[in-house]
Amino acid sequence: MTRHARARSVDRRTVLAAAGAVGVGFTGALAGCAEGGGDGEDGDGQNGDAQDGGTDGAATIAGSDYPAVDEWLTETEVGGADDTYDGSIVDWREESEPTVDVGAEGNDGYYAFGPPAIAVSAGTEVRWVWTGEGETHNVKAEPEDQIGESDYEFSSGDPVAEAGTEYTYTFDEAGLALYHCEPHLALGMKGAVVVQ
Ligand SMILES: [Cu+2]
Repeated sequence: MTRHARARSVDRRTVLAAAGAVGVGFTGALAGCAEGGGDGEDGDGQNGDAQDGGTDGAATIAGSDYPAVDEWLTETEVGGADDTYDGSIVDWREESEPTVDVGAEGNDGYYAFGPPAIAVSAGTEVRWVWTGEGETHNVKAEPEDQIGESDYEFSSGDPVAEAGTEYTYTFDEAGLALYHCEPHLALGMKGAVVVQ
């Protein structure tokens, strides 16, 4: 009887702790909604803090809203799973100069895109900048050889290693781009761009 009561008490604490965690996540989601409010059509607001300090505090969109993104970054049918992908897409729909690191830390080295999944508004130029870590990389969207549907095809060319190397691509239409780094596809160096 006593043991039973104690077990119940522990269960209750566990449940409360879990509820607290959910509450925090929910608050974050609400903040994300607030930030994404106002339609995002006017495009005047710049999410400056997201650009300076990485993605901490940036609003996110649930990857589950875009199953093709989830699948590409987590499945291993083509290439490895990206261990830096946490199931969220960084919401840069109001960011005028979204920048992705090429050779970010992850996948047992510097074999990741940082952040791996972003959302931008149609008409936005996305910039990939090489960190110089993790040997040679490239940025390649090759729909025929990927999992799921991708609306964009592009390539930065042959893999290079030099820090500061840049590649840009302008996403004119709403859709989805799934991409990877050729030398490190097997390690999970994959990325996705949701264009809205
Ligand atoms: Cu690479």
